[in-house]
Amino acid sequence: MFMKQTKVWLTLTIVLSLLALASACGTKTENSGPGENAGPTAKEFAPKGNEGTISGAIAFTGTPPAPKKIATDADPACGQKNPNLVTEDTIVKDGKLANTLVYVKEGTLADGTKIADWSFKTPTEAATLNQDGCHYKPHVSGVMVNQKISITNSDPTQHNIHFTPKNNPDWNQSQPNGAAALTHSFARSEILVPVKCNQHPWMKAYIAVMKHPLFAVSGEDGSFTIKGVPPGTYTVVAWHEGGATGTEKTMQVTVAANGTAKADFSFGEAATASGNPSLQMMPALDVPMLGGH
Ligand SMILES: [Cu+2]
Repeated sequence: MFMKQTKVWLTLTIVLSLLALASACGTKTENSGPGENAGPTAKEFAPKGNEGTISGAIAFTGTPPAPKKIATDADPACGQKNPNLVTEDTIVKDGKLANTLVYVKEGTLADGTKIADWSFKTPTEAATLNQDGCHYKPHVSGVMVNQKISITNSDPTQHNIHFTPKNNPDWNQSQPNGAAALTHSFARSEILVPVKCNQHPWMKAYIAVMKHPLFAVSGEDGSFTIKGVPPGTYTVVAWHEGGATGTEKTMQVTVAANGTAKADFSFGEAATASGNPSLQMMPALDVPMLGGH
């Protein structure tokens, strides 16, 4: 009886030890794989060569608000350099709307993974934000998390660039005329970060901080193109400023392998009723970076 019990315990111990050894080996193999530099949950996306495109045009229905002339009395240098400075919140040409951010909010790739499951390489080139004629160029833009933004002052006057994010630290720097470029980046995704100038209250810009490169901003002809989209089905959002937090439109888009998917959006009078504020709404894949840089 006593011997029998010992035998059972011995067998159990051996089995458990073997199991422990097996799982330890398994862990070792996973850790030494090619993905070990990726984050704890996100593997770096590698293009397969069958990526497609999402493109379209942003329409503006109804009569667009006329641009308003900006009084630059506060700084004569602005009026001298740019006597025709006007508001830029709604730029419409031939019924097409510029400065609309279009981005992939979430979705599932053809292989069943979610876009949020992947991490994407941060571009090594800096994005640019120029203060030229006492307004920002570009007015709306997007960068990736941790991508550098090179901020330049092309004006014969001092600017004070002030990023006012909600999900990142506030950043506020004065930049005298002739000063070297400033560099800034955002460690967390955020759609979108308002930019203002403490010297010139009319100066406004918006920067989207994205976790992936699947975004674009509509040009003066209202068109946009998002390249390098893995085949799959996505929720695509178009955001335009206006009101307290902007207006967003949403569309489901399926991109075939090597295909081009159309995504045309419409803003303006007829579209306003269905618009909803978005600036405070974080997309599902816009969770802060794990491990924090
Ligand atoms: Cu300024």
